[in-house]
Amino acid sequence: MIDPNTIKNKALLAWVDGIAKITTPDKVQFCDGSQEEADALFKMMMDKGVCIKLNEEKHPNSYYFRSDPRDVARVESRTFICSKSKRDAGPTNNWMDPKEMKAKLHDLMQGCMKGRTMYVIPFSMGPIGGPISQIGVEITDSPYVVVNMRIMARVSPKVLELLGENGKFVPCFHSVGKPINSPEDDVAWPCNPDNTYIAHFPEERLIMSIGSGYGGNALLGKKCLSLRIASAMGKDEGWLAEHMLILGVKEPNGRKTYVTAAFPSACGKTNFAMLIPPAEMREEGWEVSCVGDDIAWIKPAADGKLYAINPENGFFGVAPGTSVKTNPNAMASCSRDSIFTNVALTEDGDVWWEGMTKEPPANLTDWKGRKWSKDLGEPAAHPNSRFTAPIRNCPSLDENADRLEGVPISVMIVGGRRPNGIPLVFEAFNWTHGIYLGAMMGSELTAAAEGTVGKLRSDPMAMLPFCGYNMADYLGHLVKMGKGLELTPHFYHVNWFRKDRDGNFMWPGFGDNARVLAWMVKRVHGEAGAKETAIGNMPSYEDINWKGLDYNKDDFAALMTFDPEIVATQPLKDELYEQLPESLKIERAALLERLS
Ligand code: O2Y
Ligand code: MN
Repeated sequence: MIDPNTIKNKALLAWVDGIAKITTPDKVQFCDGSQEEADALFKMMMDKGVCIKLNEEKHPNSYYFRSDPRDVARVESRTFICSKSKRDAGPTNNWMDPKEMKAKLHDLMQGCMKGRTMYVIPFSMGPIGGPISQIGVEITDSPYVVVNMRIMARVSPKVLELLGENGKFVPCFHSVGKPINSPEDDVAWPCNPDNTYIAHFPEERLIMSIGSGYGGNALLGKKCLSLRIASAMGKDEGWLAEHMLILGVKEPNGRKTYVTAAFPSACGKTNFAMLIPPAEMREEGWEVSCVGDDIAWIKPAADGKLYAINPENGFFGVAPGTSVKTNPNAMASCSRDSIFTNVALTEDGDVWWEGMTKEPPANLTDWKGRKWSKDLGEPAAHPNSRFTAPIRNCPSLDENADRLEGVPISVMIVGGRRPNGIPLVFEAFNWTHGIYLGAMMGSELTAAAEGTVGKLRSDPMAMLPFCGYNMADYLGHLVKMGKGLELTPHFYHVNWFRKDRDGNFMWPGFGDNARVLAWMVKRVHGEAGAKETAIGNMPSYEDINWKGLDYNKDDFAALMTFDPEIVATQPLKDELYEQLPESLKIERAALLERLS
């Protein structure tokens, strides 16, 4: 706990004071992110039946939470960009006038923390004091948020020292929106789904979220600060906040190449970020290391290259489908010091989810707290159930993951879940063509997203739910960012999810994606071939490292075909397409010309 009398930043103290006056909590606690503080919060939550400590032998220092079934995921329909002009929020965001939104929120905030403790969490996204890092302060009435933020961000008194008297921070207000007016209101997972707002004020660099206690709606350092507000900062200051994982590829000769990849939600970003190459490639000396699994902040440096940091300090990973087979590094990451939300509980106090093992263990309790059996016809773990795990636990963590100035980026990948017509991989002709591919990106919706399962959703640069300003201006900013560079990264489009006529995946994916990475890295260094096609440069069968995989030439040829009609489809809303920078419209015209 931090003594507020030691805090020098007057703007921070005034903001906290103002919020406390409106929300009327019983207590205000300044958090220091220490283990002792977390232990005390977990004890308090266990005593109240809010969480369960997991079997210490199976998952040391780890806890289990169940949310309200109405509060299980990010809610895009309740997420707003409140710029002064509607045009600046653009055609893909929900917009509300800032004054109108603040009036609405101020009504909802009156006494909203009654009976609760208001926690003040000083945090850094990125290493504390780094040139790319940013400071935020989250106010919340959810102890669950405090213990999660402690894993996902750098929470420390050092942040306040760095702020000093006049330092700037992003104020992040959060409340579950459920005051305790009578003992019945003191429930395990308070929330207010009918009055949920996740509001961003990009011009003021302010976040205000009320009504939900879950994930991206409540851990405000993640999507709200690190993507929506940071993307607006990046536009003004000449850098990029991207929905991208970052990984390193080490070749047998010891050379390290860093790669970012933008995939929409539910496309296996965490699996790709923590990829383990096939045994035969590892024997040759190939290694893949993880810098981050979700977000990259990218800045040009004095040497004319782009450098990236992962602003986060942990993983908020989807549990179902994660196993020692699909992602052993993720399993190791959440093997201790972790928080599990909405997974199933075993009779010996451990966690389980669909896909962890072939057969479920006996006597499971499901995420709703019911005795579970297959006959219920529902999964035991919610499809969007999560583990919150410290990044330091990841066995493949890159040696430079904490470098203040980030790692140099040589490869940028975009891609989505495309069952038909899009090949495994192709290389953009140049930066602007790469941004065009990112702009036209789409992905098949899965159960984890809002919308119709199986429908193709346009998701430019995987930023559709995360861009804090006009998407067309954002794509223009990306194009511009490539201009002043001495060395632009090579751009690739990938599709791990192509299916054959019988609905079977055509590519094994997971560790075998290292074969595609190896080709990209060799291309960057001018050491691998490619043949030019209308849509980009493609590897021949001979350009891929096939050690340990029996994949025949005809299957590869089928995997690398493209359907000109699908490639030529323009998936963007008309209103967005019209506002696109001219350079991207020229790219489109050039593509259509090549296809004809
Ligand atoms: O459902 C949520 O609140 C979390 S969404 C999420 C979490 C971690 C990484 N990415 C995402 C996403 O939706 O892209
Ligand atoms: Mn994400």
